Amino acid sequence: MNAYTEGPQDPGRKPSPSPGRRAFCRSLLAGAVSALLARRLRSQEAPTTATLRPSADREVPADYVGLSYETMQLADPSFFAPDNLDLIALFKSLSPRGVLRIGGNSSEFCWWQTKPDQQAPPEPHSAGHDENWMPHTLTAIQPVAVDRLAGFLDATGWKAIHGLNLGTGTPARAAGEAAYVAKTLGSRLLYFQIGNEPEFYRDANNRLRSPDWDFEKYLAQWASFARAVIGQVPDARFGGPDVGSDGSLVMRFAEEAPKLLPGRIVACTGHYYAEGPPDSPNVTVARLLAPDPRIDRDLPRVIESAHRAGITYRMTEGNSCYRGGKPGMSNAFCSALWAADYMLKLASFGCVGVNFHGGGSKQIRASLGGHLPGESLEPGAAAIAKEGSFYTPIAGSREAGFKARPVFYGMKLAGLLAGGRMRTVALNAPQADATAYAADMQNGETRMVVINKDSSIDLPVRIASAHGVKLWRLEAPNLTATTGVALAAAPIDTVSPWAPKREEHIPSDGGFVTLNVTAASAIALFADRHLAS
Ligand code: BDP
Repeated sequence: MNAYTEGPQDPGRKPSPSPGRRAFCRSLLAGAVSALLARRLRSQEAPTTATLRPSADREVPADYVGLSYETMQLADPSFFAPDNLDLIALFKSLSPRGVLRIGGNSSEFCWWQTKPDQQAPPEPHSAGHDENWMPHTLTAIQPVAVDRLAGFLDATGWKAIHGLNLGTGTPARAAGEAAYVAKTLGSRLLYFQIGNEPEFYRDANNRLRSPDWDFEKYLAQWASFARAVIGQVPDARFGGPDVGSDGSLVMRFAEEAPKLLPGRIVACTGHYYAEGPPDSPNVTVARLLAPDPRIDRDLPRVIESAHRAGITYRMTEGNSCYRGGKPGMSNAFCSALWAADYMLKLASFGCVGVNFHGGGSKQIRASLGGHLPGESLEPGAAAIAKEGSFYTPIAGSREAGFKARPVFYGMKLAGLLAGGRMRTVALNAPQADATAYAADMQNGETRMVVINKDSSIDLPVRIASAHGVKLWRLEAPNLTATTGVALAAAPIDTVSPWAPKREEHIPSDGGFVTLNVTAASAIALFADRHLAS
């Protein structure tokens, strides 16, 4: 779900000069001064204790880590292709068993073209309307893209969630596409989604439906598409409703959709953008890193309603800032710390996976009706956008090569707990903005991730352990650094498979290990046998 910090999206907002950035620089200076003071003070204090509680009955699924791309990306069948080796290498490095979700706004404007001379559907209502933030043209997707996608999934070990077009599609076209996708992807397909962020269809900057659009109408249309798909794919499974921000609709969907189509719905899905839009001065690094109380308030209830219906909850699309992300934040190291914390927090609530949205600027700009507001926010922004949308975990192209952006590192860090059984960690660190998560792994290890989002306080942490532990650090020069990010002192690139370069070994002393999580950094700790509670 979007945590829209300022209520609903403001369609007419034009990029504005950003006093927020100047204020941010001032606060960085102030932060640097207080960092010196705080460090001096801090070093005199006793370490924070991280206390592990027993295993919660909560697994972090092995396929917890995911990416989300626009359906439009399939218009280039050489992108998700078995010979796109650099992209495959990065997907594998991110997770050996991830989930690729294909959807987004452009899923509502793509059409399934099976013959070269096939008549395209009529031009969309959004064409030529600059105030409309949905795609302005239709994009043809051809079967060859799905053939290649199957090879890409084989090469990466990933599975897919495939979004069908409810916005401008028809049940018959969706069913034809679904039949081909199901046949070609086979067991690589987790489930279909139908429609993207349907609660926004009636908005003035969207207009996929008339102003009287409501949940009843949505569910009836959704079910008619799903029935058409089932007609062609007898074992079809679905996730939904893929809302943009309205958790109450997820709860209604969980309650009502399985009654219409028993046994067909396997997941409730929703989106989450921590902040936005990028041209708002309220969108800052500090706010990104501060806890979002709406997650704690809403998510447990949403997940509980999914569980009552016997299904799971997955966050299928989201990132640090909607409308393509914010330069200097979404593409900077702060987003790595935010992502790791966000992903593990959701896992602790029982969410079964998180898909961060990304892809090229071309696709994201088109998904937003030709707008990419972050592009004009600062002098270097256009150059960043050339490499990829501001929030994308993987930037680049086949021609220019691919690279992992900072947020990728945070996702990889969180993914270290995938496949484990979560433990609760009580972190007694009132002065620092820090969080800790742990899981008992099947190989007998306990792994712990500690994230110190505070740029002014180093955090010494003490953990009960009769044996020594191994440590990796996730570090960068500072929170707004866009380069120089490393995990275990090693960068993630396509030159060679990632492997840790510096592993620290911390001995146990009197039944405890003590480690220092430096300001604005995170650590992963590996204890080779399960730590006691
Ligand atoms: C979501 C859309 C996606 C956009 C994204 C954004 O599903 O297509 O690219 O917002 O605003 O709402 O960045």
